[in-house]
Amino acid sequence: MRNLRLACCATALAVTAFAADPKATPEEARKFINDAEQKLLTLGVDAGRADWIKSTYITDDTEAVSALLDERAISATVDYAKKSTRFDGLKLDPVTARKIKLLKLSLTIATPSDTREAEELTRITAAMEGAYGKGKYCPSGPESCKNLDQLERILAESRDPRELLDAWVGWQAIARPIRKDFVRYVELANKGARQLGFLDNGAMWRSKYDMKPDEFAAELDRLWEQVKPLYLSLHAYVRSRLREKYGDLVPAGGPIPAQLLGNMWAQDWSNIYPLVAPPNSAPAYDLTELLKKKNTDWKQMVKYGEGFFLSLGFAPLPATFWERSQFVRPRDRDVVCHASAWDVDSVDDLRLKMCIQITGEDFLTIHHELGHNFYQRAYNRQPPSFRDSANDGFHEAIGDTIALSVTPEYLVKLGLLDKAPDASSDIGLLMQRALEKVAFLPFGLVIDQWRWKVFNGEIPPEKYNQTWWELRRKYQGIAPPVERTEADFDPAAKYHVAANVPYMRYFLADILQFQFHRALTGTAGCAGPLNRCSIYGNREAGAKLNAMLEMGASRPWQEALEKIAGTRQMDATAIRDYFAPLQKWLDQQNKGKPVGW
Ligand code: X8Z
Ligand code: ZN
Repeated sequence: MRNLRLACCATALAVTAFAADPKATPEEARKFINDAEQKLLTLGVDAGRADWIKSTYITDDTEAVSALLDERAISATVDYAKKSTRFDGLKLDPVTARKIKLLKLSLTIATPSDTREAEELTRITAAMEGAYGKGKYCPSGPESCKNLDQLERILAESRDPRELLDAWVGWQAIARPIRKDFVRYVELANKGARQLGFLDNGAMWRSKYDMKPDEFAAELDRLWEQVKPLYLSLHAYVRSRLREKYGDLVPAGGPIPAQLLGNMWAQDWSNIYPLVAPPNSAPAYDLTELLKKKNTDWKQMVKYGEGFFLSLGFAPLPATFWERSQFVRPRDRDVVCHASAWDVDSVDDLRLKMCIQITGEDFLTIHHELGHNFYQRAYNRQPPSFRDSANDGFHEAIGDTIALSVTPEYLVKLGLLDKAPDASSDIGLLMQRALEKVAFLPFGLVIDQWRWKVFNGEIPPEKYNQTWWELRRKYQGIAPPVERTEADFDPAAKYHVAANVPYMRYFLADILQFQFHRALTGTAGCAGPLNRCSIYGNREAGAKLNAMLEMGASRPWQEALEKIAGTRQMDATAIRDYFAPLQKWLDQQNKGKPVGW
């Protein structure tokens, strides 16, 4: 979901390079921003349409048209942001003041003022995303090619170390040709950000959180310290179980080889649940098997997701959603399969873009994406400047919050599961969730820890790959399975790096969704353990959620959080509470075993 229009919230620290105008009036400011938001809305919608066509049909032409319209929309935003500094220091009404602040912080990439450079930058970003979308591994000629879905299935299902290694190395190789463009993208994006008054592009990204960029970085450290013990316990346990399976391929006290964790990026380990399931515990369920057993098709999967939101009191998705979305991978053309949710006209032209496979993982991803769509529609009566989430972590957290309510009892209601397992299965159920949510935490942090240092120059191009793996080792405790060199460019084998999408939002979402879940299940009156609580069918919880979604970005995110969770602070005690019984169990299992790497 690319948002070219006005995005979210922060302290107006930037755009200081331009002078305030002593003759400017508050009334002029109000007119200026209202006019700007309408013009940018139109440009954003046009660019969004071209982006949709490009993403669902990658060709040189669709890429060029999309880059052109992106450039127009971004350059216009940059222009307005610079002009808005005329009103700096003026006493404005709160709505106008917030709109102007958001205008200055709305971009994930700022084009430089030189037209040729602006065009080059948008061309490069379109090309990098296109290269990722087209990426294939062809070990022995065109007939042998495997796309990302197929390679991901191997990582998820194979237990043959040679096959895993081959698929892993094969996919990383698609990123090598992206390196050259990426170096130039960093230069030009920094130039654009600096012309807007930011230190660099990473500083621009960190400014979007209604607090000082340094305070935001400190918040992340605080949250990471809160959850780190949980991650260390999970890592140590998983490592010891993988060692039982793969022997010396897995070091007793060192980092885990990245290809053995069930996922191309080692960001979600739930696919290796069968290898690490608690011994002697009653079997938990396998959602993929349940879906397959009922012959569930992609449409039914999406209907299940929509049905959850309807049960909370939200209106059904519009007919155009079903007509215009891309649900499955087209047979005859290249597309960007990475899942995303769109609101093309910024009102109700909601769409899903996915290449759905009938798996438990995609079942959850559908909920994730629909969370974006229902959020988009909830804030569509706000002025264009406020049609965004409270902060970008909120946008990522909503669908995941709903997915936390996908409990065994809920699956019984859907008719997918015959009987909910009793409490003796809870460690298994928590383990399944932890492999998804706890394993993700350091991954959510590491991508932008790397990119921020790339943007500020601390990591020069000749160290891109080396530092990538140093940070992956430091935070995640994983290692590449074979030697990597600077001929490789492994970061761009991850969608968000190739496609210029900031990533810290997912770390925030991983924390926030548990805060939302704890609060909403409280509203729904659930007293049971958090992993057995679901808000399905609870209108009161739905109304509370909707009240926050409707606010969009009209107020600082702290207020939105307070509305739903009664606190103004992001807080990892909710995720710690949720997994507390598992952590206790893991620590017993880990007795006498090495922890850390
Ligand atoms: O990119 C996504 C969504 C689209 S916003 C599918 N996610 C991150 C990822 O895949 O890396 C969801 C979880 C993390
Ligand atoms: Zn998302």
